[in-house]
Amino acid sequence: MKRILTIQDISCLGKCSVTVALPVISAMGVETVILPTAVLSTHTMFKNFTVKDLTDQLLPIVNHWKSENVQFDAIYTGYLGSAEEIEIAKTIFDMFKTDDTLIFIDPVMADNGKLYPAFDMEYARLNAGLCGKADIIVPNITEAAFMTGMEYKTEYEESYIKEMLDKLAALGSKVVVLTGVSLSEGKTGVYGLNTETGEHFIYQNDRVDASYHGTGDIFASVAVGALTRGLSMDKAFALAADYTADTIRATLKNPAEPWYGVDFETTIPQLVTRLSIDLANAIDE
Ligand code: PXL
Repeated sequence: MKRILTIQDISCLGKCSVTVALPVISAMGVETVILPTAVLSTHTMFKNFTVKDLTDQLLPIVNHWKSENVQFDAIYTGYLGSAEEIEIAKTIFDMFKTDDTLIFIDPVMADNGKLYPAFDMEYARLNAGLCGKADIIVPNITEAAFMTGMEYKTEYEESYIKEMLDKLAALGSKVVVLTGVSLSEGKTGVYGLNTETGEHFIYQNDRVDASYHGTGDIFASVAVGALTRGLSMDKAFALAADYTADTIRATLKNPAEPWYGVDFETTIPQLVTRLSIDLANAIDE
């Protein structure tokens, strides 16, 4: 069985980061090893959340794994709590990366034009440095704007997205995938650039007018899970985009449910079925 290490926080309540990555990637048939960067009572969109920082635990934990000769097919980082944890993530890549290890970075720090409460411009600069170590990065447009110094826009032409992709590519990652890209009315999706081939790829979905926390984590978890199972870049990102959109739609059917995250639990069976079909088709192709 393939094995992914995910490095991000545990928000005990709030359906994001580890509480999304673990169930979603496991359901995709991939072992999910977790390295929690902090334990929070909730994600940071709640008021008065508690935080227990775990920075001092990270190296002792990975040193133990190293002594056991543990290997990972992919390392996936999400919300990292501090500048120091960004540096430790780089050390962990150096410790565990082999020619076959996919380094997948979601530089979680901002959305809708704003940095999350815990972060500042220096953190964005360091996150840009971390992205240079990746095979694949999946920032949203806000995160990309903070990392490239470009203006954040809500209305734009394709040329704005292509310039952003070029600037992200200059950070050093092999594949850059911008999320939340809307190029026509009522649509949203991803726009990627493979820097090794120079090829762009684009996948658009019907836009659902609702915003929930943790949807970026769902998208990233599905993408890294699908890539680790062997799907092509195009298929993996299409699956991730479709599953995220379907899950938001499913959540909207129950308006009385909690507002803080999406009901991905109800759509996991769909994800598993679609993954099996995509994998079977990939063998036939
Ligand atoms: O979903 C991203 C995320 C992860 N972890 C924490 C967060 C957020 C977004 O707000 O606050 C703690």
